[in-house]
Amino acid sequence: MPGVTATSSPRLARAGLGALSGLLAAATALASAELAAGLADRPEAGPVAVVGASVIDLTPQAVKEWAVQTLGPENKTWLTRGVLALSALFAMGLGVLALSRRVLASAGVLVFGAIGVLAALDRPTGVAGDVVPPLVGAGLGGLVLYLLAGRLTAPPRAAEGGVGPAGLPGREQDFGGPGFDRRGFVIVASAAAAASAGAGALGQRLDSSSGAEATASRGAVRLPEPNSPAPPQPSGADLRLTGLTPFFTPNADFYRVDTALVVPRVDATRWSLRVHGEGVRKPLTLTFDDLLGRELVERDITLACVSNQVGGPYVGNARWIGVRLADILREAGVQAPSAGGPADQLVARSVDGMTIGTPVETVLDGRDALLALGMNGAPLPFRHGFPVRMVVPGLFGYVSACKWLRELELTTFADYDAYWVRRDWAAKAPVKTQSRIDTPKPLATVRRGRVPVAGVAWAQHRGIARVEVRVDEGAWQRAELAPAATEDTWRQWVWEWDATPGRHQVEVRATDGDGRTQTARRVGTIPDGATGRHTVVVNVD
Ligand SMILES: Nc1nc2c(c(=O)[nH]1)N[C@H]1C(S)=C(S)[C@@H](COP(=O)(O)O)O[C@H]1N2
Ligand SMILES: [Mo]
Repeated sequence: MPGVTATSSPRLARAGLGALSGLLAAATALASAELAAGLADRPEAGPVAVVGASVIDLTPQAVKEWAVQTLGPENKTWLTRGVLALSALFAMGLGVLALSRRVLASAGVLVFGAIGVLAALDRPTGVAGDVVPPLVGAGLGGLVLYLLAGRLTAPPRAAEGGVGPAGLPGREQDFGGPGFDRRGFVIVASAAAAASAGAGALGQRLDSSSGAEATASRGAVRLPEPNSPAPPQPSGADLRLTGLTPFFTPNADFYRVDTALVVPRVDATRWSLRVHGEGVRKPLTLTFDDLLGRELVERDITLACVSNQVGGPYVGNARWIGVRLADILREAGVQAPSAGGPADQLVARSVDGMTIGTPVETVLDGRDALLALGMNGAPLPFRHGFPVRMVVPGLFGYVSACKWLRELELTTFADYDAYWVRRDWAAKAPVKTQSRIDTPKPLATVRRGRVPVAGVAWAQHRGIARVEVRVDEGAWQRAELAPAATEDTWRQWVWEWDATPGRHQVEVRATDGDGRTQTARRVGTIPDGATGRHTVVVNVD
């Protein structure tokens, strides 16, 4: 007997085909919306990116922290998979429903579209046209489900064809049971699958080639020699020990923390930075070439993330080249609050709608707060904020290091809460004095005898004065500190351990340039950074 009527469990088979129809409808919807976004050169308006970005913004802080910490940098991949998996489940449900309520279920696909439209409207950097991809996708997806469900509920055609139109009363009797238009279903399903695969592939091609101008503009950047080079690092700033983090973090290894699902690719030739707000006597608009043509300084600065757990990886050190932020603010006529200026908060806005608030007083207190154009000798990588980002020594990234910068607004902390502050993070967050053991690794087995214990310690803009290590809660031993040219970078340290057989606990603590020793008290990352001592357990044999 033809068709699913021959299976032992025809109802189950029918439900399976219904679910498959739902999946095909969802694939059509997603692929066609992705293609529409690609054609509009708005990869960030693709359905998964848009919905994912809204999920990021709406996720409770604690869950977000958990995701960053347990899933690491891959957390956005998992987010994307999660959005797709939920969509698939919902779609399969609609597909099954379509067997009995065809119109209702097909209209249900429009719910996808509605979610997409709401999410698109919710994006701070969205444009009105961003509602088109979800509408196109939902329309086509609904149509596919309607057609497929139609074939599933239509009576079978005659086996040899040409007998007459499908759906003649009594025809299904010929097949001995409640069959369906198998051939029609296969045709529509194959067409939907092929079309969505094609549209999806084309959409992805368009997305990855979008930003061609941006890539070209980055390729054309020639960073001039700085007017003020970085103070030379003393020889020995990098101890070059196996397992120890290098003094300079290569760009490819530099940690990345941001909310962007699609890395913004900005065309530097069309970019400009606006400086305005309270107490700005002379608002400025600066192009990338304006910045390149100004006095450039080069500085080594260690950047750290407030989400870094004790011993964690979200800290890196780079040689930045850029313009002193204080020079720009002074030119705009901005005065520090201590000099009577009305604005105490500098709000940086990025092309992707991030807002990051920094104390004006800090930016103007003489430290090397930068509008960075280059990182370790190259133009900023796209992931790290091309064309221009902020870097302020001594502050956590979320209150200082805005990437893909496009606007600086002078305001007050009383008047404005930036993105993370609205999500319960502290408005002001100087980095906390921290130290990390890089080698030996936790639960490593080492040979008895001399074992170098080494790592990095940081307290940007206060400097590291001392690092101490102890084993099994014994007496603190002073580690050797690698030299560093300024207080704005981390310092490597090493301590030679005479390791005895057994299982040992090795612990580190740093003391900063103000004489304050890092606290042993363990607190989590919210609201202003984790504290506690990094401790590793090592087996010696
Ligand atoms: N536009 C934008 N800038 C941003 C962020 C972001 O989410 N969006 N994250 C900030 C945070 S929390 C940190 S720690 C630093 C990380 O910079 P990196 O990714 O270059 O290491 O960027 C900051 N700048
Ligand atoms: Mo961060």
